[in-house]
Order: sequence, then C-alpha cells, then structure tokens
Amino acid sequence: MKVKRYVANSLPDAMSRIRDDLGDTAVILDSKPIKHGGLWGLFGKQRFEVIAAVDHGVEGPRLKQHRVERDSPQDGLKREIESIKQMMEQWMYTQQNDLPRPFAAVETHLKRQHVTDDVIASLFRNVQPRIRDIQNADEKEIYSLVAGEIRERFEARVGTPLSVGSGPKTVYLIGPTGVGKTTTIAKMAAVYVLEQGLSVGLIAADTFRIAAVKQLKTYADILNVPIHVAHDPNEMKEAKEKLSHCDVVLVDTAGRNYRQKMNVSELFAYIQHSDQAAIHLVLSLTMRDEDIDAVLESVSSIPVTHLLLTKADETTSYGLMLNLVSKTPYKLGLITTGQNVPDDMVEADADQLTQWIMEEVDGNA
Ligand SMILES: Nc1nc2c(ncn2[C@@H]2O[C@H](COP(=O)(O)OP(=O)(O)O)[C@@H](O)[C@H]2O)c(=O)[nH]1
Ligand SMILES: [Mg+2]
Repeated sequence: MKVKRYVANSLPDAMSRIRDDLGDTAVILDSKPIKHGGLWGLFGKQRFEVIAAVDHGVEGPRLKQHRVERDSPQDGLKREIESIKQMMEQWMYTQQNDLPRPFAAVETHLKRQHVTDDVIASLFRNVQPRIRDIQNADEKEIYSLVAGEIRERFEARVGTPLSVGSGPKTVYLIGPTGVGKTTTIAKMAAVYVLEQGLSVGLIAADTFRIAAVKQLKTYADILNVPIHVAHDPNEMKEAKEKLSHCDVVLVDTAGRNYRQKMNVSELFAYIQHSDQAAIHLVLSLTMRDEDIDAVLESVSSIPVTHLLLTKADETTSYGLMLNLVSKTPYKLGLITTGQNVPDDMVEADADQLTQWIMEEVDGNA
C-alpha cells in the first residue's frame, strides 16, 4: 500500500492532486484542517491535510466510486470533486477543534435560512458556555440551546406595534417602492377600526405617483375613514391638524429611491416635528441583503422605531429577521404574510419567529 500526505488550501485542491498522483483507485484515510482562525476555525481561513493511499484492499471514500457518467473528463472530475467535497466537509466538522457534529447540522440549517456567518458565530459563541460536555453534546441539546438563544434575541426586540393607548398617535410607514407600505396601512387601519374600535385618519404623502393616492383613497372609502393628501411638509402639518381628533393617524409615504440623499431629506421634512410618532421602516423579506443594507444606511438619519417586514409568504428563508435584529436597534413590529387586507398580518412573536427559522430541524425548535 502506498500512503501519502497532502496539504492543500481546499479539499477539491487536495482531491485533484491525489487523483493526479495516485490515480482513480486512491482512498482517503484521514483528513483534518491544520491551520485555522476565527471562531473554532469555522469561519477562518484554513488548510487541509489529507492522507491518501492506493491499495485495492483498503476501505474508505474511494475516489472512483463517486465518478458519474461524464461528458468530458473535466466535467466528470468537477462533479466528482464537488461530491467528495460535500461529504468531506460534513465529516471534517467532527474533526475540527473538537467541534461536535450537531453544530455542523445547525450551521447548515441556519445558512439555508440565510442567517449571516457573523450572526451564526455569535449564536454559537453564546451557546457554547451553556453546554455541559461539549465533546459528547447531545444533538437535541444544541438545537434547543440555539433555538433558545434565537428566541431570547427576538423576545428582547418584539414591540407592540398596534398599541395606541399611551403610544404614538401618528404612524409613518417608510420604505422602498413596492414593499407593501400602502397595503399594510390598509391592514393596520382595518385592525384599528374594526377590531379596536378606534377612529383613524389617513394621510397620503406618496404624491409621487397618482395611483398611490388612489389606492389609499379606495381603502379609506371602504373603511369610511377620512383621508388627506399632503404634497409637501406644510400640507402634512395641516393634514395632521385636521385629523387631530383621530385616535391614530396613519401616514403613507413615497417609496422612492432612498439611495438618493435628496429623497431621504425630503422624507425627513415630512416626518419632522412629529412628537409621539412611530416610524415603521418597511422592508420585504424577499429583498436581497445588499439592498437592505443600502436602505438601512440611507435612512440612518431618520428616527425609525420599528421594522415592519412584508411578504413572509413569499419566502421560506427567514434568517433575514434575525440578521436585522443584530444589525439594527429597532423594535420588530408587524409582519405581513400575504395580499389579503386585513387578514394577512401578524404582530412579531418571539416563539413564532423562532419556529419559522428553526422548523425543519427535525422538529426540534
Ligand atoms: N405576497 C405578498 N404581497 C404583498 C404583501 N404586502 C403587499 N403585497 C403586494 O405588494 C405589491 C406592492 O404593494 P404596495 O402596498 O402598493 O407597496 P408600496 O409601494 O410599498 O406602497 C402589491 O401587489 C401588494 O398586494 C405581502 O405580505 N405578501
Ligand atoms: Mg404605496
């Protein structure tokens, strides 16, 4: 039997070198990361040591067994390396820094939910001291500790977005075009009028598009509530005065490109001089991380109070909600789950949100 040690930057690199060197019948006897950084080496850069051998009698992950029918030698090799890589990466977790396998399973799941690496790292960091025996940690224990940690983070942030009692009288919805601001205003107005028996006034400050005012007017007619249109900050002030008898005033703002500073300062002019105001930043759960970051950056000068997350029905990855809890100081308010007015809306609930993120993990949430 010929045994050789290989050190490479990645497993595919190692595999391709082993193939060149030892041929198709080579088997992997052992592999481990030999240099690492970051939390338990999970997110740091590392190199891999792979011990490979050629001997027909040796059992192990045989390179040849992973070969599929191929169109060209390169395609076949690529696929083969990919499948070995996946298999090895899972297995490697058990070898790395005494990291128990359940962490790998939870990490894979959280990544599928689009929880970012830094958030996953901070979850694991917080959970680790609570594990009695990390070497022999029970898979379920890790799942429930991580779920518990996620739940605590949500719990610390859930607000009471619909309570008006001593709370804010004017509620602004701000956010990019098409995220669902107007639809959500209609849902909120319906809840206030039909469920809480409050008097509601609406202000359409989205005069950028004629259709947007019409849309809100239609809802105002259905609910039989007063609506005013504000074309500029002065008219906004007047509209608010006219609606001062209402228990709550909902303001629909223009969803313009917030990357342009002009638009943000214009928006700011509409919402300033608002005491007792709640400002809900509306973001869709279908938005890309980079776009969300751009919006967060551009509204940083606005005193946002709540995050309002829409289109939960259009995604199955809810990690964004957890990322947002880390990235922003805002309360988690309403979450919308469809186009039906007023039914498709819930108040953020820590248990529910945790379940959305952790479900499918063997029902351990
Ligand atoms: N699937 C889904 N669609 C929604 C939701 N909320 C709003 N929409 C739809 O998104 C589109 C844009 O909504 P709109 O309220 O006009 O967005 P705005 O530009 O932010 O005011 C409309 O077709 C809405 O019906 C939601 O929670 N789920
Ligand atoms: Mg609108």
